[in-house]
Parts: sequence; C-alpha cells; structure tokens
Amino acid sequence: MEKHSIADCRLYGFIDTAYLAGRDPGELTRQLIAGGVDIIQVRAKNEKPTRRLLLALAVTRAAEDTPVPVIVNDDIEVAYGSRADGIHLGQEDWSALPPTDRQQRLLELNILGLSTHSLPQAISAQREGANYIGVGPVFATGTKPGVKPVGVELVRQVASRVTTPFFAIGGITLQNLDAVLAAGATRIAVVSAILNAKDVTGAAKSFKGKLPV
Ligand code: 3NM
Repeated sequence: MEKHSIADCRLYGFIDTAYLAGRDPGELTRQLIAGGVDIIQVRAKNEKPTRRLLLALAVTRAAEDTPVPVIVNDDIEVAYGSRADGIHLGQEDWSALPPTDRQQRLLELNILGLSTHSLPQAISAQREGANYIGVGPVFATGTKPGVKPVGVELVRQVASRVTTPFFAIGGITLQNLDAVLAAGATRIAVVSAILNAKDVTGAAKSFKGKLPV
C-alpha cells in the first residue's frame, strides 16, 4: 500500500523493546495504528542484530497493508532486511557515516530521519537532506536517561527557522502537550506515554486528537 508522506504525518509512535514487556510486536503495531499513529519507529537498543531484524520484520509485516511507514532506528542493514520505509539516525551515527557513502548506503530507503538537539544541528540536518528531524528531548525522560532537556524554547526556534518537518520528542505527555504545541510543534513523537498506557490505542487516540489536522 502507498505510504503516507512525512508531510501527512503528525503522530510518531514506537515499538521500543524497552517497553514491550512481553507483548507481541505485531499486535502492538496494530494497536498503535488503530490509535491513529501515522508513522512507526522500531527502536531496539541493546538487542542483538538477529533479534532486531525479527522485530523489524514483525512490525513491517503488521504495517504492510496500511499507509503507515516503518522506520528502523540506527541499523541500516536491518532497515533493508526488513524492507522498512526508512532509517532514523542519531547525530553520532550520522557523523560516523562518511558523506561520500551516505547517498549510496541510503539509496533505497525512502525516508531519512535525524535526531537534533540544537538549532545548528537542525539547520545542518535540513541542509544535509533529512526528510524529517527529531527535536529533543523537550522534557527529561526515562527513555533517554541522563540527557539534558532542550525545553520548548528549542521547539520555538526550530519552528521559526527550519522548514524540514520536525517531530518534537522527549517526555511528551497529555499534560504537557499544549506547551509543546504552543511553541510551534505540529508533529510529536511519543514513546513511553503511549506504550506504558493500559490502553495503547486509546492513548494514541488522545494524543492524535490534540494535534492539528
Ligand atoms: N530521542 P519518551 S528523546 C528516543 O531527543 C528519543 O532525540 C530523543 O521517549 C531525542 O516519549 C527520546 O518516552 C525519548 O520520552 C522519547
């Protein structure tokens, strides 16, 4: 099925092994999609490559007949192996990829997402051709412990200076979402506040309902 373009994506959901708690990744993917998540990232830090590939395959299969693109975090081989729609890289992984290799290695991945944590990084990511960027962590979060939050102020700066679509990320909850939107975000990425909810579909619907159409 034809996948959403980034321009059409508002709510970014995750299948993150840190929050799976024994749940079936395919079923969880379906629950996220039923809740209106527009794009899904497979995030499997600290997993062996084989396990990461199996997880990504379960997610791409569950999203196959839906317009929801699947993005693999960090691992380009797994992105290709699972026929994912794209790759998301942090600043270090992106810098580690020699500029001369980038085009060739990412050739058949439709979507490149980059994490950014400052205005200069966001501007560089735009110049370097990212299809979307993450901006965060907006608030302190257990999903990325020990990382200093950038606050809604960076959201405000990126919203006024960068045209590449950006997802505000990090510690976003239904309680603080209004502040993130007021700073100019129109897209958000949410890990724990959705995956830790008793009703994953319901939680995703609540976030989606507060985002601009
Ligand atoms: N990346 P939660 S913050 C995966 O700033 C991730 O690049 C971030 O999880 C960044 O919604 C973050 O549970 C954690 O806070 C997001």
